[in-house]
Amino acid sequence: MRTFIAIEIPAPVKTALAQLQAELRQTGADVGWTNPENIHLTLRFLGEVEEARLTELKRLCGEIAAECPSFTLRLKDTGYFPNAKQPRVLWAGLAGEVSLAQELQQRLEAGLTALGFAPEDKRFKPHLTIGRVKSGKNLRQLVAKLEMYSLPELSFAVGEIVLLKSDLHPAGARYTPLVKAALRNRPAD
Ligand code: 2AM
Repeated sequence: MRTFIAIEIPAPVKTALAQLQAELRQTGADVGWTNPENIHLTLRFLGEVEEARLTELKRLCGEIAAECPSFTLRLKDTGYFPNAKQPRVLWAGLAGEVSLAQELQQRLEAGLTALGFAPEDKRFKPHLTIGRVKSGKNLRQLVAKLEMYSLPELSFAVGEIVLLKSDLHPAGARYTPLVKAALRNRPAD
């Protein structure tokens, strides 16, 4: 089955991203918009994984999560991959305790490598994908609007990671949690 490890985002953040999408839709650009319900922060895409490996994957998620402190992120800025000239993926960025998200991701990466998963060659760039550009139609307007848009700097607490199953459907991907693993509780500062 197709799987990945992610951080789920709360409803107010999804609402803010849906508002951003609604604004960008007005440009008439040719974009496949992520269903706001499906927007998440991917820590590690695993791709096809044999069912027999799920037990060790779930255990790994639990072990790594228990070692990593919970943290806070907030929405900040918008952007695209790979660049403004050829935008393919449109995203909302994150600020706050990003270094803790990076540390969590690195530990997951190390754990997965130890389990025999092929190492991820792309550097981890924490982002929330809001859409994927399908053609060059009205692209200039889209980029201009995305750059002008001022995203509310909503904060949210990250207390767990989730191993998700992804089923691809013509109407969009369907994600099902396989396991949720709590991060280490951090006493309030
Ligand atoms: P991204 O596009 O937001 O970076 C589930 O498919 C999630 O895994 C997607 O949200 C996607 O995140 C991420 N992902 C990373 N690499 C992928 C790949 N090669 N194929 C599909 N999804 C990938």
